[in-house]
Amino acid sequence: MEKIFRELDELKFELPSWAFSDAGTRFAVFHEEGAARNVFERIEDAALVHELTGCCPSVALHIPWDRVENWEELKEFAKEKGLRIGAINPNLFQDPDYKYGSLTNPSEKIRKKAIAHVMECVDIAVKTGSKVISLWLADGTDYPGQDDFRSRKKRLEESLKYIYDNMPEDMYLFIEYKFFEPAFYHTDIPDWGTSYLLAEKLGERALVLVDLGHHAQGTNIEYIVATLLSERKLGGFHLNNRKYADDDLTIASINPYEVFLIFKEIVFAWRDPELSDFSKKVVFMFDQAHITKPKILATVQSVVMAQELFAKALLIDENRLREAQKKCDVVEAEEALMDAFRTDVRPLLREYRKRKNLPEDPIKVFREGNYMEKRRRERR
Ligand code: AOS
Ligand code: ZN
Ligand code: ZN
Repeated sequence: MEKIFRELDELKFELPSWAFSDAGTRFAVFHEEGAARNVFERIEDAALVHELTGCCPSVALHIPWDRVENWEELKEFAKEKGLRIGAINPNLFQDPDYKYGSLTNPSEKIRKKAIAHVMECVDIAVKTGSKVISLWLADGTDYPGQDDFRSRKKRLEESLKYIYDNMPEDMYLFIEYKFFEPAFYHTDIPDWGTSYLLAEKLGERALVLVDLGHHAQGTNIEYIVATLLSERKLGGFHLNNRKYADDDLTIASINPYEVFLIFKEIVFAWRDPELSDFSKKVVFMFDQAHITKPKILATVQSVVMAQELFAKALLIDENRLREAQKKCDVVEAEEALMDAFRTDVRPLLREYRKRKNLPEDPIKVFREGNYMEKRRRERR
């Protein structure tokens, strides 16, 4: 138990600022009474989640949604609330100029505008003490013939190279992929292989970001994670769950076993002496949109869920599993995993939180507190 507690101490999550403000589907945006209205309130909400769970010390920002005049002030504000600024996410998908692409756009003028936006984000990262730029592009085409694939690839590589070469030497560039949407015919960065190819050409500080909702049905994500870990090319995750497409649902709400198997790859990489230095730097960010759930409560629930599944992965008897693998005893190998997966880790986590003076049941504490009432009053 002591060993597991020490390992749990190293498990930190990064909360996205955008999870705390009104969001919507393609069809409508729904208002939650008391939801954060600006970046300061979003940081306050993230700080509350951290206060209740003790494992969410950083908050990711999205620019321009979170843009402020004075970045030092925002950094200080976060610090006072017990947080630091995490990944800076450039928004290259809402400006109408990007209709035909951002970093890949056929127009040099628009490409330069997109690059300038990312460079502004680099500057914000420097000012807020962040070390990560996390890039997701909506770039793609809707119809065959719309643009030339190889030309777009070349433009993308050139744009990324400019960004990478002009970033501070201790800053990381995460490249996220998604197999479709918003473009429906082709997407410029559709899969981990393309992200990897781009990252590999750029250099050591360019890494792949795996969003759990960005794959075709049936894709074996844990295998992708293992591959990227072994190549030292995994930067981080956008944790969420999906049933149909990029649903951005609460982690493990649809398929907890998949999340457990992904965490197993992380746990084994943490414990591998050749990989632990690298794998312990992998960032666990959430990227979820809570539309039918209250946002802060849903975030607390997500953290609890992720922590539980990670604790289950920590319980896997690695020696037993490897012995079974050596003998090609498939049933025994699977049972070694399932024994851990079937374990109820809630008592263990309650004990863990108690020792850290954290609420044993953060969901209950949030529900019973007057956190939302206060917010509804103050945020009219
Ligand atoms: C979009 O599908 C991606 O998951 C991005 O990470 C995006 O930047 C984020 O969801 C915020 O809109
Ligand atoms: Zn994402
Ligand atoms: Zn997404």
